[in-house]
Amino acid sequence: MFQLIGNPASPFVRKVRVLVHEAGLEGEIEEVTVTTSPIAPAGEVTSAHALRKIPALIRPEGCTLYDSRVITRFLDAHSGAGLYPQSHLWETLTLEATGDGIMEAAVLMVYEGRFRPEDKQDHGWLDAQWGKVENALDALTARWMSHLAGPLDAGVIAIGCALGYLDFRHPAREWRKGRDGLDDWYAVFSERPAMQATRPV
Ligand SMILES: N[C@@H](CCC(=O)N[C@@H](CS)C(=O)NCC(=O)O)C(=O)O
Repeated sequence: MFQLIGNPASPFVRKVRVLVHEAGLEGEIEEVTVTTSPIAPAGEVTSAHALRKIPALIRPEGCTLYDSRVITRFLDAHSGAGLYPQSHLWETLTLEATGDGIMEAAVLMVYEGRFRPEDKQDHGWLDAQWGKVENALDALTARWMSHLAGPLDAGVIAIGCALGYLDFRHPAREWRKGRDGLDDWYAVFSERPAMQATRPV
């Protein structure tokens, strides 16, 4: 049995959980839900992850794994699900990095709002982070729609979780505006049972 240290609100954790569902590994993962933050890291996180982040995957044998990209790749290899197809490996990894980058910028924006007093928040910096998100969304629209419409892989999962996180934490930024194709794609993708089972709360 593997132990997944995480929290359902984290988009990186969700990416792992979606892959777990898609790969049929639910029976092999015990989810350990923690409340953690950069300011107050949970004890389980400090001992499992050198950088005190989630997710981390504790294995019965071998070292504890992080970060999410290492965990998804390991679980894919473990299950043989083929979500890092050799024929499209570099595209899949680049798309996953794009999804992770969107999540990273969006999480940093949440932290700025949560951990800094209102009068110390840097709105120029917040807008710059959102600028990264928008640039990535435009790159997806311009270059990645046919990949997104193709067979499921870890990159596609990462984009689905990144868009889900934008809805969850930044609805007022209206990422869908002017991006009908991506909106239509996500409307279908978010209906997958793996996405429905991992909706952030
Ligand atoms: N690159 C990491 C990012 C993980 C990450 O930033 N997780 C957030 C939660 S969404 C976290 O644990 N933050 C605590 C911190 O930054 O100290 C991954 O893909 O696993």
